[in-house]
Amino acid sequence: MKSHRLLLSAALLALVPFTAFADECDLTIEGTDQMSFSAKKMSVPASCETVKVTLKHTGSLAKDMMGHNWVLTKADDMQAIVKEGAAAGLDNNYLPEGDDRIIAATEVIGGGETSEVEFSTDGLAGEKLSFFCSFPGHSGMMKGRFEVKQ
Ligand code: CU1
Repeated sequence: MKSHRLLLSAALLALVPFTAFADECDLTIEGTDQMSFSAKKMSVPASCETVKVTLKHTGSLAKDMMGHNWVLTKADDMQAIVKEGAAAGLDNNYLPEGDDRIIAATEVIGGGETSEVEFSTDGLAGEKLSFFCSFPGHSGMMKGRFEVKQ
């Protein structure tokens, strides 16, 4: 009996990497109370027609103190969106409303919360893209490169 159980455990463990591979269009990133993201680089293959990004805030601070969102723009648009987003305020998730330069964005969330966004990869392959948090003062540390790999 014991060896059977061991075999079953080994089989379950072997499935884990497969699951991750099958979900290559489904990414998760964490934000912390230390004003950091869990990744500096994110990528998906161009075969993903749509991408889902889930942001989890693993800290405990409220969103008006240490709120985080996950925003995707072309790298060249990031600074302008950060600046205009700060002026837009928390009620607007620190983003200029209806701005075409924002490719995707979650809501601003606080500790223990989760937010997700889905977007099309159409036209994004090969572009220089940046992800960042637009909460005022955060994008210096909370940013990274996003790639749609051809
Ligand atoms: Cu943040």
